[in-house]
Amino acid sequence: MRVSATVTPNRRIAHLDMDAFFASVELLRYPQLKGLPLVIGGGRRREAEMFERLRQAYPDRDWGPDSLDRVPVDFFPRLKDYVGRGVATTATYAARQFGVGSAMGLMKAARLCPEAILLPVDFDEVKRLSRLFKSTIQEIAPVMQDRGVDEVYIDFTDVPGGQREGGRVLARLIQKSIFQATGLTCSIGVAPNKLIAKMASEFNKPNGISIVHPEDLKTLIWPLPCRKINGIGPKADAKLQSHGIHTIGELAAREPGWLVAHFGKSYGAWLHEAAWGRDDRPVETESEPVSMSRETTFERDLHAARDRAELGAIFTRLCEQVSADLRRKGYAGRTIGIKITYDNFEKVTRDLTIDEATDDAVAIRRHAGQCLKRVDLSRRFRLLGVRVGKLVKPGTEALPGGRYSETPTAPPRSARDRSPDDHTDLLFPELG
Ligand code: DCP
Ligand code: MG
Repeated sequence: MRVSATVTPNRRIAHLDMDAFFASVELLRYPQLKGLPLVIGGGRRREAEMFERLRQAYPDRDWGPDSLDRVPVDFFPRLKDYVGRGVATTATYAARQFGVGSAMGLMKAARLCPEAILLPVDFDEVKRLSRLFKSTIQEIAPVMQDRGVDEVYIDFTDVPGGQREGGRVLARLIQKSIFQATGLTCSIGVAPNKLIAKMASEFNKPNGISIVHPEDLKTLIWPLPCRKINGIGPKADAKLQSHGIHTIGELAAREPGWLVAHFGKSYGAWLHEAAWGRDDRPVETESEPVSMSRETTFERDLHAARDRAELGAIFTRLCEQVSADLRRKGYAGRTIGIKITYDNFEKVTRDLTIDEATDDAVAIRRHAGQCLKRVDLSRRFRLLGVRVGKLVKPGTEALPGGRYSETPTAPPRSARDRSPDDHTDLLFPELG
């Protein structure tokens, strides 16, 4: 018999969170510390110092970045020797057994577990592994939403095999693939939506998988404290507690009208929906940006000559902001453009394309300045914008938009071409 009905698949959303992430990253470098209590926090990385001490203690051995896995365990700094006001960013599960956890003062942590090893975070390595585990997931399940350095949402609904055993089969494959690619473990919750999946990923930490179906709401979700709902913070929780609402089940039992009366129209309504496990937010994949821009509307209309200093400063700041945006996201661009809105709301844009992509504020300002030379600056304007397009991610092959077409660049006008109303020299004296 052949069944040919088109069945709408059940919505299956996963939340994946890396286990003791910053600490696990250090364990890759120092596998001899596996199973020991390890706390991440404190000062800067001092590897050079450690090598120096190692060379003194063991002069017959060759110490360097390749011999990190041979550093004797008793060589690592202990929590009990820590003096300062730093806090723990995270701790291995062995350290958590002593009650040590994120955001705890290190001196307090030292009282709970004095023998724990204390290491600083290596942000470069954390970022590298963060990118690596995420790209591993995307090769298997492309609809992924980045939620920060160590967690993502993944839409399993339409992934082949994503419905099998409620998502467990795919979750297992992802766990295994991440471990193969990085040596790190993670925990995954699969549920009908993001809200429940986020809670479920904590159920079997570390290295666990939890599957939640809609019918599990009463047994698995309602006994949990309200704080487990992502969106109920300490303040809202305290207020709920003051009304005798401690668990999600107790929250679900309240009349929506009562919640709206006490928590406001939108938050009150949301609390009710959340307690009933309802959430239809999509998993939002990040699309590559085509361009990045910054613009500003002035408090009053400005004139290139009469408001020269003010405009020059605004222009510089816009270029610096675009540059900072690009750098933060790891992009550089080949098209530099400007936008102006005149006092009568008429808009003009100009751009030019350069040979080599840049993220440098000074270079952006120089090229944007060339663009400004091609617009009428004798009129007052109300808005100025700077844009960088044709983005590339240096160091990767990801070039949004594919091949580049060459946009002819207007040659800079010579001094003789200038009209009496050309004020670009005043604004941008460095252009000459
Ligand atoms: N982190 C931080 N400051 C905090 C909490 C966390 O810098 N207050 C960092 C360190 C963590 C990473 O973010 O390793 C991820 O945070 P998680 O809350 O996911 O904690 P872990 O991954 O360390 O542990 P778990 O296994 O509970 O997810
Ligand atoms: Mg984590």
